[in-house]
Amino acid sequence: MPAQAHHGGAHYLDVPTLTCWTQNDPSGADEPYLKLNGSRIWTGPDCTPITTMYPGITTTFWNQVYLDIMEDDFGNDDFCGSVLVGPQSGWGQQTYYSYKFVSGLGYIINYQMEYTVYQ
Ligand SMILES: [Ca+2]
Ligand SMILES: [Ca+2]
Repeated sequence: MPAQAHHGGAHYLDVPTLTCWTQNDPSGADEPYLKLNGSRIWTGPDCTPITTMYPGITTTFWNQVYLDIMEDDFGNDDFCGSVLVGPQSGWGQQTYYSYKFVSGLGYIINYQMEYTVYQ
């Protein structure tokens, strides 16, 4: 059986931690959540920097998916950042950073997400 035979199988995704390094909102606590291919898979506690949260998600997916870091706001500006997850983007433990633009500082780290992709 060729090595590529597993290509059509399901893959696993773990999201052990999400760290808030800076506030997304101008005032008050952030309300982070995560989406996988557009569906909410986790809602975090309200948080202020610097806080590490433990989503502890384990899910399966096919081919590749978008994992989005979101921050709940009125209106439709919740999006913080997105990473394409799947074998084409690499196996194993990985780190994704979302950034926010701050006048005078440029882009600074907003959230840090650890995730693992495995067979
Ligand atoms: Ca916000
Ligand atoms: Ca908010």
